[in-house]
Amino acid sequence: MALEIETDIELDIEDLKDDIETTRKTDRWSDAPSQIKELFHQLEWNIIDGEFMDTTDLIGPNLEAGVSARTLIAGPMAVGIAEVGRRFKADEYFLPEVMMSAKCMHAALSILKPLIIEAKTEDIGLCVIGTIQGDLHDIGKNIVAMMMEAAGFTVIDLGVSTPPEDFIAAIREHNPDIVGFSALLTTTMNMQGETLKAIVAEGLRDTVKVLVGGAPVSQTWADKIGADAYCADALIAVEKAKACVQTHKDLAGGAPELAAALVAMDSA
Ligand code: B1M
Repeated sequence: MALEIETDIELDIEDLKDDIETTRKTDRWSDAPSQIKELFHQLEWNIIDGEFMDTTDLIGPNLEAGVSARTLIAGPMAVGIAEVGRRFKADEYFLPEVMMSAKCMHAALSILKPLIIEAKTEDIGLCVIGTIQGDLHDIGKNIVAMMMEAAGFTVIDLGVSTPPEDFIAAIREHNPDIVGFSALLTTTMNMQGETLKAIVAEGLRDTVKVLVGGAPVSQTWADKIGADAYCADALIAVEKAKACVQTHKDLAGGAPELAAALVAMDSA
């Protein structure tokens, strides 16, 4: 049984700088053995520093130490890329540095993906996910897709810059329980609404539960476009997707009771 370590950490972007600089003191992996804390620390920093080769080399020792792929993704990898985002926002990093860190994330995720799929023991539903048209950001979407797989969903990943017609075609072909839209740009988030309108126009709205996420997205936005749920991060996305196919499986996509029940999970 692979080691699962508590990763439900507070990723407050404003506090992250201080946290990262005092990372050993803040001891964010409080329930991890010391050898694993050191491995997590190295992995986190290799992503921040964009050390592509070293990042991939660190995955093996972490797995050999018994850490699950899911813990690595939701823990040190998520923290590392969040710090990259903070540095970019603060003009401490520019696009080349961000691209190096993104490359580290992609390489690490591609090593972990087969393990996540292999470890899957149940099939609880089908999820179609994609980054919305015009948007090329896919790190967050990939993390969500992997966490969904790890939770027992079969995931059809439509990739980046996905036009509404590709979502429609995938819904017709795969009959998913969940459709996930990712958007990272204020200029592309509108396409979440347009894609949802296209799903409604095709008469498919009540057959799917639509979950939205991405940095500029919020509950207010989800309400405005009529999505079933806003998901602030991958773990919340998994919890809401599971609720959609388990507790609320009899509610149709677009039902106001469904949206209300999923919002209530945020304050539970
Ligand atoms: Co871009 N970028 N970028 N970028 N980039 C942002 C988004 C930005 C906020 C940076 C900034 O200026 N502060 C800014 C947007 C500003 C705005 O819209 N107002 C920005 C910009 C401007 C741009 C370009 C336009 C820059 C340029 O070319 N001048 C350009 C756009 C290209 C395009 O898309 N057309 C661009 C390009 C890039 C790179 C290629 C360099 C790279 C992307 C690499 C890749 O994804 N393959 C990149 C990156 C890495 C970022 C930042 C630094 C980090 C994004 C990230 O990966 N975060 C980002 C700054 C930031 O967000 N703070 C930024 C980590 C990831 C784990 O978090 O994606 O939020 P996130 O995903 C989370 C949740 O949001 C949620 O769960 C995930 C996991 O917990 N979630 C979902 C996400 N999708 C979900 C879907 C769901 C559920 C939950 O469905 C069920």
